Amino acid sequence: ARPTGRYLHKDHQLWAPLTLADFEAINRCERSLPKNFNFAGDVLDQWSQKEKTGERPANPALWWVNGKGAEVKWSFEELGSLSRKAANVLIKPCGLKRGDRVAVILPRIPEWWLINVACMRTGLVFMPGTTQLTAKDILYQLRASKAKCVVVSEEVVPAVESIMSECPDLATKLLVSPQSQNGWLSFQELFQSASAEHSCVETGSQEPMAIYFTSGTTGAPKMAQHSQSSLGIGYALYGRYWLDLKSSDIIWNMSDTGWIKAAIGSVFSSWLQGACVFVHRMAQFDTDTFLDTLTTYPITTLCSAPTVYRMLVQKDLKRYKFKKLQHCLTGGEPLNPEVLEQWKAQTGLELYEGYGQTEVGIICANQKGQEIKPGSMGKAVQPYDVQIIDENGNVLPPGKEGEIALRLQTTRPFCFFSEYVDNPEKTAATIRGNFYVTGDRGVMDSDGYFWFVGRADDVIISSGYRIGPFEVESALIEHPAVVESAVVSSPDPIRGEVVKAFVVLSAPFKSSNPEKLTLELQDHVKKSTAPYKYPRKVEFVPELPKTITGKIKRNVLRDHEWGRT
Ligand code: BCO
Repeated sequence: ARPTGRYLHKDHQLWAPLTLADFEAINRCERSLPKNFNFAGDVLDQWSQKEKTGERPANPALWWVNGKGAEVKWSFEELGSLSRKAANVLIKPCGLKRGDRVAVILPRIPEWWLINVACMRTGLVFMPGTTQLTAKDILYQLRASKAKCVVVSEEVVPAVESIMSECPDLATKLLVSPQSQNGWLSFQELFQSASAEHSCVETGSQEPMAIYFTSGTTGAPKMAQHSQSSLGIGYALYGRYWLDLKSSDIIWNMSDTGWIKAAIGSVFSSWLQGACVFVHRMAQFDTDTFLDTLTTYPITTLCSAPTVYRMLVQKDLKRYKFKKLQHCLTGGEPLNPEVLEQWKAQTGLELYEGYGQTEVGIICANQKGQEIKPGSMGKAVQPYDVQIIDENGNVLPPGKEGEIALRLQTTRPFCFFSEYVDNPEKTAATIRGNFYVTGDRGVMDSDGYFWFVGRADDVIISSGYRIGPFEVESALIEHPAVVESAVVSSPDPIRGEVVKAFVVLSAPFKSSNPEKLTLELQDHVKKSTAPYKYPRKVEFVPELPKTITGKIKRNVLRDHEWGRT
């Protein structure tokens, strides 16, 4: 049997721990991936050993607070034994087997981290979802993924109950709540009696580890699948390159549990470096609570969407004395130079932007030690060769606008997503010649800095969320007032851009009060699909611009919104 926290070294003779140098060499393609890799066994359990030998400062691995007095602090050792118990819950009473897909729709509670690590230990495929998902979204995700198990908190139970009869593959429903519920297995009860003895499975490096649902211009969200090594080695290294973490650091990454940014900032990148992951379970985002948290806890590193910083710089930040904050990062949407400058002027701290995607991770970033050019998203991040290309896949010279693309090596970079599950056409559509195309337009300057211009398609990036117009239009058309609609991005000083719907009304609603009808439609969308997608702006129009074949010209409406001709 393989000793915990070790893997078979290249020379096949000795068991050796995977060192950071190994990670980097793999990333630079100077050595091949190990045949087997498991982040829980090969990284987390190593930190647990280091705690015992005093090679890591006395810093929790996870520090969770809820702002109402509750607090959880786990060392790597505790995280190890608790996640082994959680692994036994998933395997035994839940009856799950390696490779099964598990939909995990939980708010920021400690159990999310336990179940995440338990999935690593057991080789289950972790599929996180935001708690903003509605019954319709959950139905789609469970059916598309053929998930065997859904893990939720009590607020998500009614949505799952309403659709579970339509999910033939769903065998187990696990509830994380102090209260039990008929028809649901209770995580808390099973966890109490579960054994802490569990041997981490030897997952293959390329074995599926996680699936993220990601929106595009057309159709329902795609399932971007990641392997054990793409997240556990590739994405984990951002802890070194971009987040610049040490084991004495405490990082607060604000992202919701449903997004890849939570995997980067609150799991892989932070724990690769042995840093402490700080979590504040805020029921609702609130700038005062946010700032109080930074003044109360010794957080050294902060990572948040630009929208959060835009909201924060509205406050008088000089009034706050942050306890230990020294490194601030941002990503998920473009950061405007004014906010970077205001943040620096008020706090004395730089703001390091990272630009990336669920599918391929961080592509460019402003990293410590590099000059920051305000408005730029920095330089290419290892191991990517980032270029600006034209529609034929030709590399464009500095200063020319084109599509941001990643040059492919002889093999697909191991840190890439493996595929869009069951969607070979969309997987293939990401490749143009020798490049992976991001769908984002940008410019590179002669110093190698990248500047974001906008999406090449109709996807809307609002408050760090990637929103597919089709999903919002599909929700709107369910309302009897809507004959048809076109959904585009519209500029917004706080959220960067927001969702705007142009709506053609049906005859009975043409004389309705526009303000009341706007609220009704917004409320309808919030109930139909995840509320973050709702159109914050609505305009009623007699007709929509269309091509001669009848296709709605979203670009005309978008250009009008952004004042472009
Ligand atoms: O603003 P409103 O109040 O009108 O609407 C809000 C909520 O109130 C509402 N809502 C939420 N749950 C609801 C509900 N309405 C009805 N029923 C419910 N159950 O829906 C709207 C949601 O908007 P929000 O999520 O933007 O809320 P909020 O409070 O304004 O939060 C602001 C941010 C900035 C904290 C939030 O937008 C945020 O967390 N943004 C970051 C997203 C993110 O992490 N993106 C990263 C993705 S990964 C990536 O980019 C790859 C990089 C490698």
